[in-house]
Amino acid sequence: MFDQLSDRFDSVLRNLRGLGKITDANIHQTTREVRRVLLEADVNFKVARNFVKRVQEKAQGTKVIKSVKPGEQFVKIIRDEMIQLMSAESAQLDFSGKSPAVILLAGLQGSGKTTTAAKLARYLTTSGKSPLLVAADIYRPAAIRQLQVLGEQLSLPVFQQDKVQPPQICKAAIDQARRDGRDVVILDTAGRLHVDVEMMDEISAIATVSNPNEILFVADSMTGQDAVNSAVAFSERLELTGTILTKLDGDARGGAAVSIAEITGKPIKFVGISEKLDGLEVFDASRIADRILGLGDVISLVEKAQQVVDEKSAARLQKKIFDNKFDLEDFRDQLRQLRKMGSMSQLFSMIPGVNRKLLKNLPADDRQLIWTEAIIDSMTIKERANPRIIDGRRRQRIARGSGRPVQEINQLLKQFAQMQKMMKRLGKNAIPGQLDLGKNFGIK
Ligand SMILES: Nc1nc2c(ncn2[C@@H]2O[C@H](COP(=O)(O)OP(=O)(O)OP(=O)(O)O)[C@@H](O)[C@H]2O)c(=O)[nH]1
Ligand SMILES: [Mg+2]
Repeated sequence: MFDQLSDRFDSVLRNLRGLGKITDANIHQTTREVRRVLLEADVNFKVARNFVKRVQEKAQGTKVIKSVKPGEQFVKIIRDEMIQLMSAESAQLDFSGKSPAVILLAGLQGSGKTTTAAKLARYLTTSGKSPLLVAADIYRPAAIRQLQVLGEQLSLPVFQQDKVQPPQICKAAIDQARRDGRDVVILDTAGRLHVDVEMMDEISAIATVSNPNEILFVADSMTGQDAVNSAVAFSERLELTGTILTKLDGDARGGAAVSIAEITGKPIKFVGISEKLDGLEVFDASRIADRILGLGDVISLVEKAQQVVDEKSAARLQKKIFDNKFDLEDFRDQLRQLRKMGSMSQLFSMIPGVNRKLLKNLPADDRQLIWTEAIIDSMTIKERANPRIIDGRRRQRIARGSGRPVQEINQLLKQFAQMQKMMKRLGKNAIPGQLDLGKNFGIK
């Protein structure tokens, strides 16, 4: 996610950090580069233009301030603006007023509405809500079935009615929820390939009868500016309260994420990060900004760990990382947990400063993880604690023991060495929960 943006920013920011002084010339050059990076990542041109203008003004403003690290200050300006750009007003869901609260999902075909409806339902149950899912997409029989299957997985009811129009289904569903004491109703609606009058009329009618607390536009981040344009079209007909950006785990260029809040004036509330039902995160602009700017996201990493391992071992893992005592033994123990958390590259991409080229070669599928475990299993305890002693002969032995080619062992050791180096840097510069530029780059 955001690979392209981060790759490009990486070099812009690297050049910046070396700056001895902020001058008109380097403000000009840097902001021009920043603009190019944004446009290449499919950021809306107006958004890019305004962004650069704001960065320029702020940089001009700090020019006169004597600073030990002007380059870092510039980086901070870019980061602050990036966060500003992606956050609009409050991103909380609004459950005030009537019960049940109603959430209406709208969006184009295949944007992820049905999946997101189920993910949201799951998310809400974790905070004690009891949602009712509503199949208001009656045009494809498979659409109803799809939601029912997801509902079964979550042990949640799915409301459905034959031979009834979507607005009436939604109305009936809300009545049903009230009778059953369900406090949130999530309406999954039909999408179309393009914005068309019929769809807009229908969704408007649904909005009128269901009077939703939230009308969330579900946007496929992979579609870039198309997602932004259709968000605008929807917001002209509906009182959108926010956006959910799906498929951020794909190789989206990031343009949609960076443009959509600014263009619609509505906050991004959630992001979809996998096909699975737990693949939904509350949107956090500063985290995404850090990812885009290549500053990683240690907080997410630690939180992810806490979801699947108990808190004690998460704290232990955290401490090991920050004490720079994380060895191959821990690595293997974590692999099993990691498999529950998502792909390796997804996890490593959250660590600040991870070499992206290396990341691309990381084993990403579960089979590879099992092989990696087998390789570590074939090492002695000593080797796991101190991989540097693993010479050519040992590598041959490990290869035989694990049934994996020597290159794979070489690769693992290389990756692990790189990881340790990063963790070492991390340990020195940051403490979890306080990852900020100040700590990492000495900005006051
Ligand atoms: N990788 C990934 N896939 C996603 C995400 N969200 C949805 N998908 C996938 O995108 C595809 C379309 O999702 P749906 O939920 O069916 O989309 P929809 O908007 O309901 O589509 P229609 O009902 O046809 O309008 C499915 O294969 C989903 O698994 C996500 O965050 N990440
Ligand atoms: Mg659907």
